[in-house]
Amino acid sequence: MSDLNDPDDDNDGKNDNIDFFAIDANNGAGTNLPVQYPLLNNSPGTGFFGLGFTGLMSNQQASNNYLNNFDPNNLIAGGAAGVLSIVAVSPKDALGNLNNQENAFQFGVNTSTSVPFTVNSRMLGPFFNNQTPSGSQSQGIYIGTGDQSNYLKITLNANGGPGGIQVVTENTDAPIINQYALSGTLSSVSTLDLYLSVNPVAGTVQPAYAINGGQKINVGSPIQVGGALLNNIRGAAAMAVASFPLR
Ligand SMILES: [Ca+2]
Ligand SMILES: [Ca+2]
Ligand SMILES: [Ca+2]
Ligand SMILES: [Ca+2]
Repeated sequence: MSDLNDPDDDNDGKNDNIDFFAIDANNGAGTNLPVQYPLLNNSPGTGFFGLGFTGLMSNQQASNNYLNNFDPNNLIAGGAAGVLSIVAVSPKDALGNLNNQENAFQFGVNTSTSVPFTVNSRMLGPFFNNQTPSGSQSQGIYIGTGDQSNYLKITLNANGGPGGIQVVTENTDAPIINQYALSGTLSSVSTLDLYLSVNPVAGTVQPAYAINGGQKINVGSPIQVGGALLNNIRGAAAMAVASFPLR
């Protein structure tokens, strides 16, 4: 049967429109840390394009099939370089009540232990197509429940033109936004490493970044999280981890 006609593609009893990991029947429970997905062709060989992603950040709506949240013709996935590129990024966002974010590929991980862990991703420049970024343009990573209402993200954002590091914590669609200046000029950044260091016992997340493989720079103090995100961090449900190609 075509996935378009199959309401539950991974046969886990959760229909596609409410399944944050629509092609993972274990919904992250079988994905134990450490996990490394190099985004190279067929590594790990499961998930979308064989790269390990098993769902898209989405909110529960009857009309919201995950297949509507990306266009395979708009992606460069895998290959020898080990990258996932979105060609044309749509002006959509998970911020606040918008909740129409597209292309936010994610996978679930089992965080059922109290062991601290760090989510790390490397992004390759040039950023913003070598143009001066504007508006709400950003790209980065997040952790969360899998929906667009409860997450913590760190992004490289426009910051009014020079680029900056933005951290957003959202609890039931109420965002807390923190903006930080970039250490160095945007044009000098060829690789940007983003980090979210999670302490499940303390219920905190420390965001950080590094430029061109250099020293890790913490932004702000560890963020105390609550609500669904805190339950998520403490292993009440699989945690979503992902790339965040924002508008
Ligand atoms: Ca389907
Ligand atoms: Ca399902
Ligand atoms: Ca599933
Ligand atoms: Ca939201």
